[in-house]
Amino acid sequence: MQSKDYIAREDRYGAHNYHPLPVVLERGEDIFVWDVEGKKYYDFLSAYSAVNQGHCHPKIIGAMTEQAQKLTLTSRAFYNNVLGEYEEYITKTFGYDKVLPMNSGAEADETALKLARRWGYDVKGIPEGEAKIIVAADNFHGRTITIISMSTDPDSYKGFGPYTPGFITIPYNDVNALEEALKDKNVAAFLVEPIQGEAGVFVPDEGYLTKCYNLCKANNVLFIADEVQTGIARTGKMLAVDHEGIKPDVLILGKALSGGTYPISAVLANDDVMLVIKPGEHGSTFGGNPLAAKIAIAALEVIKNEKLAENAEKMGQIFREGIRKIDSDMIELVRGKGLLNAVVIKPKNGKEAWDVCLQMKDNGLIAKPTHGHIIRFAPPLTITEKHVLEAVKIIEKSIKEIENA
Ligand code: IF1
Repeated sequence: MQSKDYIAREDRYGAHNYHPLPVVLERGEDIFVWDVEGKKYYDFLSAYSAVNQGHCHPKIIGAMTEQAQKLTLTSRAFYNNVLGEYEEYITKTFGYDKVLPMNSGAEADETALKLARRWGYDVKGIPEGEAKIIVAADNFHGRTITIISMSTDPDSYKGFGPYTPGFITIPYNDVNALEEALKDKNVAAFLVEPIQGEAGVFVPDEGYLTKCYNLCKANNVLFIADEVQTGIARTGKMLAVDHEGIKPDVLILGKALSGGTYPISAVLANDDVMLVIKPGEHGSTFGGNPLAAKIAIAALEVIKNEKLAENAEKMGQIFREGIRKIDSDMIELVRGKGLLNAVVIKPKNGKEAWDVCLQMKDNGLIAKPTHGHIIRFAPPLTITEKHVLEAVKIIEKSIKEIENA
């Protein structure tokens, strides 16, 4: 079979809820992936920041295969010998009293919303059923009905109503708008991405997160950071909020918490928030399973031991400098933090971001446009300077070929 055959088979038997780049991947190792024809590519998406440690990292795969041959799932109806080890490890890593383990990022966001509402009623004293949660326009927190009820992107919410009530939307990166919204005494929380990934890697003004955090504290409102995409060293620090040294009341993690090997997410908080949920009031079949527990410990150890946050900081600067040196009027700007970057493409001769991605694919680098004309570039954090420079050359070559097509 060739790529086209794999694509045709998926088209026939699979839901059409994605429009992938026409490349069929078969193997991954560190920053590289290979398609079914054996062609090698730089992976510059890292599965939307889930493969920060590099594809099939041997230490994570080792931990996974070892545990997979012992015990994979007990459900939470019983204890197991690994979950507590993971809970202690991750809470000490991020400095919180407790963790609530889930599977997908969306489930972790939903968990955070439930914690916030329950805290609002039981601790803040908001009248039952009246809790409000402030979110930022252009957010992305997942695909469940409640999460898309917070979305301002019609592609996310159109045709899926009726929507969950109780959300107030304010512009991102606008402190005054938050101050205004916080006048509503029924606000329980402000949920925000420290950098808006899907929106196109929007990095807010320096100090934005700190001002928002302080406003939340002054109004007895929980500050919730969704670090599903920006966390786990992606932006050059263990957490994107670490660039401003703030500590969210509720921290949401996912994706690279498993190094891309398994769906693992987590919500971290201190006892005053976490303990509002009592036994039997929340959970999931796979949440906190022993296989996930061992994988997540290994995935976090790789981040620490290989100093991947520091590397992301350094390589990100080299990447952005390299892109800025490309002489092309198709490159409007490059922005980002660490190795979460985006290039805004100015369409030319009818060619746009998608065409650039197709050209880069032919030249051995895969990435995908996010909204419209923005290409997100997010390689595994293990990338070296040599490979960053090589990738920039491929991007330059591809854009020149498109321009002169
Ligand atoms: C898709 C986007 C990225 C996330 C943040 C929660 C979640 C995500 C900040 C939910 C998930 C994924 C979902 C995936 C593509 C990708 C994505 F384009 F959708 F928006 F990365 F930017 N919070 N993002 O980024 O986590 O339930 O997926 O595990 O839905 O197409 P999940």
